[in-house]
Amino acid sequence: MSDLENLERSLLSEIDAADSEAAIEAVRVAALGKKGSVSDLLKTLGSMSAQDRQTRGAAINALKTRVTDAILLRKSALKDAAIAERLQRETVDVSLPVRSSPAERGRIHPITQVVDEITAIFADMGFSIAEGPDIETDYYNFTALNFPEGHPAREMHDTFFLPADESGERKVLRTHTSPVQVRTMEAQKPPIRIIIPGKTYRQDSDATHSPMFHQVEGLVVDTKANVANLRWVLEEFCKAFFEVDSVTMRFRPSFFPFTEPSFEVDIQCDRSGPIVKFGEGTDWMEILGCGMVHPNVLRAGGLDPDVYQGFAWGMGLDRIAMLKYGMPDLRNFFDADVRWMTHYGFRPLDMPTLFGGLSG
Ligand code: 2U9
Repeated sequence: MSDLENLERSLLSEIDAADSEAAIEAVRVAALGKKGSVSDLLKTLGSMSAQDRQTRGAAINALKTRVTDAILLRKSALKDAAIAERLQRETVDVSLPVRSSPAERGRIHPITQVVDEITAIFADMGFSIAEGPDIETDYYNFTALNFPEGHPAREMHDTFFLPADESGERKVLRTHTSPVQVRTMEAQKPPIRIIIPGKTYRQDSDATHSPMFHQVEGLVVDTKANVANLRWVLEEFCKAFFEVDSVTMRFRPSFFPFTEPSFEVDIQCDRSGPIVKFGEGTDWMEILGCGMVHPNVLRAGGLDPDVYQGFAWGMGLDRIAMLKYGMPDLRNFFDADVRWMTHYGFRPLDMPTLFGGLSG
């Protein structure tokens, strides 16, 4: 057998044995590459006589063509096999249920949901949202709100005090969102209609109290604001928030340094079943405090109490969220427990609106 026949036989058997696209490529390079066995043979033609070159050259080129064809054929067969194997491996079971998207799986925290619901209700009545700092001066948290120096009410708030700064001033973590109303009165002329949802802080911790909790307060200031307006706003709010057609509310006289007169407000409810029902029943539940803004507080906000009057109210967001959605323990709100969130959380795309429904 000639050397060419030997080479061709051995190359064809290597091509036959190649079992992957990488292996056949390696055979191609070893035979037809620059330094390949067939290319080496072609290089020998240069030193031959013209006659030898004619016969030997034709034989080598014929071998090269057959080897090239065999490689291409094997390559294409291996490629088809690889595709078939992948198709086999990557089959899709179209009968499986579609996996929900991350946006569907995430949940909105009940506090965020309740803030969004309250915002939707008051925005519809023409209120804006106001915000302020969590770390406040003693002045905005107490003095401007008519808490006299050394008054026991300052201690009743179980205030968190920060260490004194260079000037000896001790800032506080705000015990209510009321400083935001004072800042708003200083910054903007009446008419003022704002609600202030936000974090507040007091040294207290049990099933219904957390050292960080949430309040929403409201303030209306103009030249005619009165208790009847206050009652109407709060009744409209309660009907919309508890999603009932009518509510009965009871205003009891109370005391807050920043309002005069002041009231605590109860809402009629039915507590006989496992969940509290509003708008019916024979029980009462306290849900908020309110009153007409004290003249001293209007003055602190830069407003003349002989010209302007206002009403304000405040409620615990966590408390009304627990009431509306039947959550028994406040501490769960701050546990970041995914199982609790899956149970009590809200779907992110179900935005609360008055026309589409507040709680879906
Ligand atoms: C200004 C003037 C008046 C806000 C008010 C209450 C009554 C009230 C409590 C309810 C439950 C706080 O979270 S809670 O403990 N709040 O009862 N808040 S009137 O009155 C203001 C606020 C700011 C300038």
